[in-house]
Amino acid sequence: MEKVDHIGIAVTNMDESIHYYIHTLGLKLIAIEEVESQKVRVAFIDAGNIKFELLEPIGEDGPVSKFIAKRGVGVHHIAFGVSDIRTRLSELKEKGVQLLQDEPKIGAGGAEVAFLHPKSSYGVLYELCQKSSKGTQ
Ligand code: CMX
Repeated sequence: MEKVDHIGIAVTNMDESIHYYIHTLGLKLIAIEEVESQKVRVAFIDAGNIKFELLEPIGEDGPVSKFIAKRGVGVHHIAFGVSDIRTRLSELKEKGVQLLQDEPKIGAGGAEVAFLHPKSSYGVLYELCQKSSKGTQ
């Protein structure tokens, strides 16, 4: 892995959460968008050396909605930034890591993303994330 790109944080009220990060903690809002494929509205917050990705569920059957119902709000995943996501995924698969998808999907900011199952990563949901050259984040 090359670096940690962002930390995903599950929230139930995006507006209140943004207010906390911007006005209370003094960080900067980068962008807000809906990622329909993941059933979330996301807000990226600039935290200097890293970003926070606030994740508010859209509807009740997406992964973040299920996560909040089971575990409550808070840290949801950690995303590694990579420059060749397909190679990284096949290397991890060869090493026995359980991938949640063999082929990356398009996520926030147009990035290609894929997830590793928390059961094979000692309880942490990891994302691999390859930025799009046209992306906003
Ligand atoms: N972090 C750590 N563990 C998690 C987890 C998370 N975020 N989400 C679920 N788990 C745990 C569950 O608690 C459960 O553990 P136990 O068996 O000990 O109870 C285990 O993983 C399996 O959970 P599950 O209920 O059987 O399966 P789910 O239907 O909840 O699916 C997962 C879990 C990870 C496969 C699913 O959430 C997924 O596919 N995630 C990837 C996509 C995603 O999270 N998208 C949202 C982010 C989008 C973005 O970044 O833009």
